[in-house]
Amino acid sequence: MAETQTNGVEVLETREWLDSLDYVLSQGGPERAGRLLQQLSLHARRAAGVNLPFTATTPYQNTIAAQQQPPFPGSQEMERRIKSLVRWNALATVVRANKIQEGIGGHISTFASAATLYEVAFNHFLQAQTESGDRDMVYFQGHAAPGMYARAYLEGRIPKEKLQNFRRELKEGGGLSSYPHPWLMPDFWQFPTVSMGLGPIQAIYQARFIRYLENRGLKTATGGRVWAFLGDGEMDEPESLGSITLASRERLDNLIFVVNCNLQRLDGPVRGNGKIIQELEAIFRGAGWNVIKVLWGSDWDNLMTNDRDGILVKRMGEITDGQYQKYFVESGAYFRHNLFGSDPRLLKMVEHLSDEQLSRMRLGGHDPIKVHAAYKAATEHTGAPTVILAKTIKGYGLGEAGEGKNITHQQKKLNEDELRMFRSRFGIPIPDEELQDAPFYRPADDSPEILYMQERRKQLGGYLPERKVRSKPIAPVAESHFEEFHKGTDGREVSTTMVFVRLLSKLLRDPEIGKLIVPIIPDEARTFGMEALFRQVGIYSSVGQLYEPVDMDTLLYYKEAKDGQILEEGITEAGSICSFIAAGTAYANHGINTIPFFIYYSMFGFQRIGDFIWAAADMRTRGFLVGGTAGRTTLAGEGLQHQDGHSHVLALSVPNLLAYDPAFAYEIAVIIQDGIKRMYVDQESIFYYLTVTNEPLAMPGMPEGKDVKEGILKGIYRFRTSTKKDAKLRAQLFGSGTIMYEVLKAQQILEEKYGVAADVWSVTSYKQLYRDGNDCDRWNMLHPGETPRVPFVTQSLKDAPGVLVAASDYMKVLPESIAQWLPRPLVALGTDGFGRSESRVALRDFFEVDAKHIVLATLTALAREKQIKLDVLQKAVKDLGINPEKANPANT
Ligand SMILES: Cc1ncc(C[n+]2csc(CCOP(=O)(O)OP(=O)(O)O)c2C)c(N)n1
Ligand SMILES: [Mg+2]
Repeated sequence: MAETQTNGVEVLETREWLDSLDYVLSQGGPERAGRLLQQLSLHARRAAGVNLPFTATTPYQNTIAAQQQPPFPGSQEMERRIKSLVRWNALATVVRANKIQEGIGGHISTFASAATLYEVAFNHFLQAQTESGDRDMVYFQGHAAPGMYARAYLEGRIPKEKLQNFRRELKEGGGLSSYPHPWLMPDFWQFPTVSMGLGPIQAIYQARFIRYLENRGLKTATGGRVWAFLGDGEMDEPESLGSITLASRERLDNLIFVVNCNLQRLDGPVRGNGKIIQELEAIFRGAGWNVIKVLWGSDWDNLMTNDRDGILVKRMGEITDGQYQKYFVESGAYFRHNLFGSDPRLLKMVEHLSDEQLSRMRLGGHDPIKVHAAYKAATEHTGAPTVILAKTIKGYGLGEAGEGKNITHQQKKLNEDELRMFRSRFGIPIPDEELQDAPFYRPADDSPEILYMQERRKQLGGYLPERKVRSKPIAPVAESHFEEFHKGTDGREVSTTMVFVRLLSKLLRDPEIGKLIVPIIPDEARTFGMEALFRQVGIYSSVGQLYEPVDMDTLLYYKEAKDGQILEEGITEAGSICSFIAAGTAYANHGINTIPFFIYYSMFGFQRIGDFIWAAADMRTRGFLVGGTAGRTTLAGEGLQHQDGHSHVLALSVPNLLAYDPAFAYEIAVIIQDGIKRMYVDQESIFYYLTVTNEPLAMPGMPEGKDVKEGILKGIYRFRTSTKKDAKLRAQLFGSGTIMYEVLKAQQILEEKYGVAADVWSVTSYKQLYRDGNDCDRWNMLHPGETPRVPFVTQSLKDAPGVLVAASDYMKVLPESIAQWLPRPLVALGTDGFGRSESRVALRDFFEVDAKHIVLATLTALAREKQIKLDVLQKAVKDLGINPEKANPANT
């Protein structure tokens, strides 16, 4: 009895407070109300120690209340019809492709759930070109691609024949790639996004890079935005969320994430037992983002307004995503009973609605008015990035064929009944008898729908997606920057890293290209001796330097500046490569020829962020990846997780990447000079991987001969010829990187102790030789009877006598990859196995790549050829001090 009374008083009291708040709201607006609530909570805490429980989430309702919504600016009816047309053609694209070619695949349900999110954006927000010439960068969800193709078809940009060849790119006349691939559709797609998680983080760094360009005066700030359309399942990828604080820290209000929360991923619910939208809200709010939830459509407005005591919102917040998914497939009666049935007051709220009406209540992400309101608020928000969490149904409109079902992601075929239902639901004028083939449907050019959509795109500056190379080629870079390195160091010992840094700092001073260079470092500048650049060009910071750096009184202090040039990314190779990609594609996306140099621990490149490098290749990124502290035995001390002996093997896999393992200063100069020319003067879609090391060595001058430069670039040239022309025992030794110096030592030992005359070749790139060899073989196979092409490495060695031995700081498979094009068998030494914490001398002995092992390998090859006797070889093992019983480093 007493309890009810208290309850009664509480209810009354609550009502009074709510009424007061309503009054404040009506008089002072939401801002005043917000301030008042803050004061109340402060007061409660100060006066009586009332601690409000921490909550990172807001109630399970729309962030933007119905009364705050702006009016919808277009014709809703027309846009609904256009959306239906896009929906149909997207569906037909996949269904037809699978009718013609069983098992070709594709996705229907992703776009089906996201159609409204895209259509509102296309009709009202995504700017292909603003008046000031800027544009939005849009990361489309990869497996929503059929929707983008369908729209482009309606816009008249993609012919029916191509649409028909979805996923059949090798068909005559060409087809459409499964997912966004700029490599395959260079006029259409800008960003490959279907390796999930790569899109969101790239969007963040793209938005930041735009600010970088603006702050450095390379681009005028004209308000282009970055939009990323993402899946809710995709947000589980560590890359998706890993860098979101960068976006808020940098106050990137030019960035908008739209997460399509259809509550499902491929196998089933994203958070069956929880709520993905609330979880994401907490994460993004905690990170300082502006979060807009779009949960309920206009059908719910009245219920929400009448929910004075918040019981409905509370109940909605209790339901798990798995249960919501169940409502999508169940009847209105089930919905009423299960959700509203928990409280008679709730049941009363919906008593005026039939079961049919209840089951049709639309979600926010399917309601253009709600989506428009969210986008508008997002574009108007300042000071922080925005994430829109839109609740949708996966496979929306597919009905029995998959709407909201766990199997929907994999659905690519519809039977005639299902097609008929979809057709009728979206009002597509295709007669029953034609339905079987799932034909495309496009109204005439002068139909109201097509005219409307064209007009909208015209207003927004053109079509999207679209990729266009906007930059002009640069003028050739002055020869003088590179000449110094051709001379050698007169015995002074320098590492190739130092050489690279010196060259970089010279290029940074160049009046033409200096400003275009973007040095990118994940917190390793000091490791690479790059700290002088801190002062020379400054570290980029969007706010300048708000503190007095501790090392202010030193020459090379840590200088942050708004127009700083270095992107000092902190410990994030993933973030750094995203900057590299943004800078390396700016020639197309922004019309600016920025030249990125991303320098990092070589071990943390291909094997850690290989998928990004693959995406960079797809995007036709230009620039230089520089793997520092490279070489399994050259990086002393650091041990197993740092010593890289395989990045060059992994680099073999990237088709448009040129990979070099230079030994000498002049090689680096020649390679970088040619790289800049090929990428930025000749505009080739290639990029570079260069390993540099930290072992100080005397750099020789470039040998005479006009074919040296050609050899450096093509992968091999003779560095030193033996003076003993008349020796009987002959060998050709290949060296790369710092192991070249072991090879040179071996040459001397062989000559002095064993009477073997050896020439030394510098192999700058096994990859180049491997590709050339394959290319020739292929051509020869396809052209029997014609004069065969001879691989460069074969030509180079045609008059070189003797046994062949290669040594590098990488796995043996690297030199072995070219063995088939050599005139005689190759003996390869390399660094297969796990690294060790040790000195260089000990490591080279352990991995058997030092001078003595090169000598032994050469003598072994000579013995095999019966040119020296077995006892000479046996004695050599002893004399060289090699323990024949030592463990095999490859598996130790
Ligand atoms: C890195 C990666 N792993 C797995 C996949 C395979 N895959 C494609 S779509 C998908 C489910 C996507 O779910 P969600 O992000 O929620 O997108 P939805 O289709 O629901 O909009 C998966 C696992 C992929 N494309 N990339
Ligand atoms: Mg999903």
